[in-house]
Amino acid sequence: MELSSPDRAARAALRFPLPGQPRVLGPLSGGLIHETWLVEAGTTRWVLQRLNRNVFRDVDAVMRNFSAVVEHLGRCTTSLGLSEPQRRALALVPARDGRSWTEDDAGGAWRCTGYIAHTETKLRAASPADAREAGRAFGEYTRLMEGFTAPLAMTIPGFHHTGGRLEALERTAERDPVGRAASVAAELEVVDEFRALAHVLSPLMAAGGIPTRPAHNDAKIANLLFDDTTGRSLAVIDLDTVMPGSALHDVGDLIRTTVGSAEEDGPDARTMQVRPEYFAALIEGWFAGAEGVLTADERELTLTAGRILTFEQAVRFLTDHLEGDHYYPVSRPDHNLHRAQAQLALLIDLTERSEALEEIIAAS
Ligand code: GN1
Ligand code: MG
Repeated sequence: MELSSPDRAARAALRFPLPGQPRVLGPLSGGLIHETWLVEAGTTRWVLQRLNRNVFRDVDAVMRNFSAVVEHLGRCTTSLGLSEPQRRALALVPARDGRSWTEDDAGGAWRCTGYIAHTETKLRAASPADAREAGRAFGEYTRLMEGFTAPLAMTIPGFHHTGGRLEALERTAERDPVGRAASVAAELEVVDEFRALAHVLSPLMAAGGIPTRPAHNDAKIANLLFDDTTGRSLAVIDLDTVMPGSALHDVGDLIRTTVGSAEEDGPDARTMQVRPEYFAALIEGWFAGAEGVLTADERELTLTAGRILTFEQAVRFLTDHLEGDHYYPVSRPDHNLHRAQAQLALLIDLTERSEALEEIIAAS
């Protein structure tokens, strides 16, 4: 999706009943799928997003899910008496026509939420404390969502169907639409070595071996808002993939995004390694946040889930590289390949250290 001009964002902002003339302060970075802008109107700031309609085909369904989840989390915050409830939940600003989102002349789908002041997002954990807090926040999300009963639309069918993701990669490698398959033979071989990981979670869920939950499905540290003075996570954001899923998808994504030594796409990505002290902190936070909710099997499969989600993300990045970079935005040659290589390096290290990491889990 091409970045809109600030002018287009400013025109979109006019479609919402903000107090006074909105000013676009600039893009908010971090997400790969939507486009996000910080807007000021009067003395208050707002977040304006253009949703990626190639990825999310049914915007109404996305927004129904979004509203139901935000309402539920807001109710939990109030009934549990958590501090600063107004800073813990995203507040949707309906468009002037009363709808939850609005369409611009070029077909862009825009929504607006309140900006929670004095918060920051983190692309990766900079300390074990960050990892612990990320685990705690998503664990708490899992716990609070136990009481969520509203129906949820499947906004992206097969999102964490790892087997389907692997098949897609293999089909694309076969078709080789942009002639890159030969140059990634080594990566395809590593993927093949780990292919058993593609057939663990979906069959288990289908057989009822692990509970289906209203999972977040994109539980990366970048999808949390942290208080910029206390370092506590206040709110879970990016709720567009909340769908029936598994807590293991969420803890798996947390492992994938917090314990690695390198950024998802940084220059040193191929040397990506596990940071065991971050892993220990993450697991401690996750089990504490989700206390009383996880089944024995869900606890047992924690590390396996981390390996599966890392594998799945490698497969998705590699598929997009072979497709010619249509899904994830790229800003340099082989960007998606480097992302895939980083995930594979992490997967290999998670696997090599399995014994030590399983001990950490057993001791938590
Ligand atoms: C995307 O939009 P963002 O950056 O929060 C993607 C996730 C991937 C992630 C990789 C809808 O999330 O599934 O894990 O990039 N979201 C979608 O960083 O595909
Ligand atoms: Mg995001």
